[in-house]
Amino acid sequence: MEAIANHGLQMVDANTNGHAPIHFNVCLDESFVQLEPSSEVGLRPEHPLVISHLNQHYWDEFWNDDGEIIVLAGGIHPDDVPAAREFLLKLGAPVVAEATSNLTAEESLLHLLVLGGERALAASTAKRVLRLGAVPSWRWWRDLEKREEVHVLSISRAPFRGLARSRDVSVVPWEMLSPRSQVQGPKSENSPVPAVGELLDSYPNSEAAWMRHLSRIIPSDASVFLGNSLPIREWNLAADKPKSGTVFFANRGANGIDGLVSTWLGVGEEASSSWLIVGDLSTLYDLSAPWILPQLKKAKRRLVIINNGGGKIFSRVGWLRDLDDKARAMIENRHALSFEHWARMWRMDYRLITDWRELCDDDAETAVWEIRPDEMETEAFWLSWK
Ligand SMILES: Cc1ncc(C[n+]2csc(CCOP(=O)(O)OP(=O)(O)O)c2C)c(N)n1
Repeated sequence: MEAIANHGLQMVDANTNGHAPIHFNVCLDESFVQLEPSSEVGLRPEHPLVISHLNQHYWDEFWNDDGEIIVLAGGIHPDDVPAAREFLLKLGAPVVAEATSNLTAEESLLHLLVLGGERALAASTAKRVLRLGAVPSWRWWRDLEKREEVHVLSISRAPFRGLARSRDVSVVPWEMLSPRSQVQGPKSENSPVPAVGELLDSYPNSEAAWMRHLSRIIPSDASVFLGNSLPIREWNLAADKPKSGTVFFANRGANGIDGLVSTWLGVGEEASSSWLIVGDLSTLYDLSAPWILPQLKKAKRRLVIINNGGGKIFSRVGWLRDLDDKARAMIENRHALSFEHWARMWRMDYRLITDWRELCDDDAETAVWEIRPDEMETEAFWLSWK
C-alpha cells in the first residue's frame, strides 16, 4: 500500500466514516509498472506467428508421433474456413467443432464432425490433439493440462497456448495450413453419437433446449454472436446444424464478459440479421452498449438474453457446487432483475418469453428477447446428461 501511495494513490472517500464502499483510483506511472518493452525481459526467441524452423520442428514432431488424432476446432474466422476445410478433408480425423469454428454447416465435413460435446470427448482415446483456431471452451481441453501423455499441437492465428506453460504445448501459425501441408497418422474412429435430442425433447424449457429452439428460428445468412458463458457451451451441445451462410463469433480471452453487447453490435454491423445469445450477468456488464444503435445501419437485431438469474456457470463448476447456498448465491450474483425497462430506455422492442411455444420472430427492427429458462428442467436435463 505504501508503495502504491508513493506512486499517486487517490482515495475517493465521500465522508462515509468507513461504512460504505470506498473507491480507490490507483494511478500507476509507466516507470512503476514497466509498460515499455525492456531488453531485460526475456522474449521468446521465435514469434509463434512466424513460420520458422522451430515451428516446422513442432509441426514435424506432431505428425511423426504415433496415436489416434482428434481435432478441436473453434474460433475460426469465416474467411479462414476454406483452408480449414481442405486441411480437415485431407486429414480425415474426427473433429469436435464448436459453433465458432464456422465448420458445423459444412456439408463436406459432416462425416467427420463428432456430436455430443464433452461426453464424446470424455470417450475419446486419442493420443494426439490438434487444436484448430482459438482456445477451445471445452472442460476436456483444460483437463489436458494434467495429461502429459497427450501430444497437443495448436494451429492458430493467435499465439495463446490456452494451457499452462508447464505443458509442452506448441502453437504454430495458421499459414502452415498450406495446400502442401503433409498430414498423416492413424485416425480415431468417430464415436457413436450420444442422444441429446431425446433429452431436449423431454425438457423443452431447459437452457440447453432453448439453444435448439433458437437455432431453428435463426434464418440463413445470419450473424450470430454467442456470449459467455453457458450459452456457448449449451449451443455447442444442443443447437441444430446451422442454416447455410450463418456465421458465428464469440469473445474468448482476457476481457471475459466485458463489452459483449458492444462487440456484438460491432461484429454484426454489416449483417442484415444479427443475433446475440448472451447471459444476464454479461448483459448487465454492458448496459450502455445500445447508445450506438442510432448510428448503425438499419437491420434486424435480436438481443436474446438467457436470464437464469445470475452467473449460473458457477453452479456447474464441481467444487463450487458443494458450497452452501449462501456462498453460491454470492458467487453467482443472483438477482431477480427484468430487462424490460432497460430495453425501453434504448427504444428497443421487448418480449419476455418463458415457454418455447411462444418463440417466433416478427418484423421488429431491434428487439430484446428475455428468455427465462425453467430452472427445474435445466437441472433435470444436466442430471440426465451427466
Ligand atoms: C470481466 C469479467 N469479469 C468476470 C468474469 C468471470 N465470469 C465468467 S462467467 C461469469 C458469469 C456470467 O454470467 P451470465 O452472463 O449470466 O451467464 P451464465 O453463467 O448464467 O451462462 C463471470 C462473472 C469474466 N469472465 N470477465
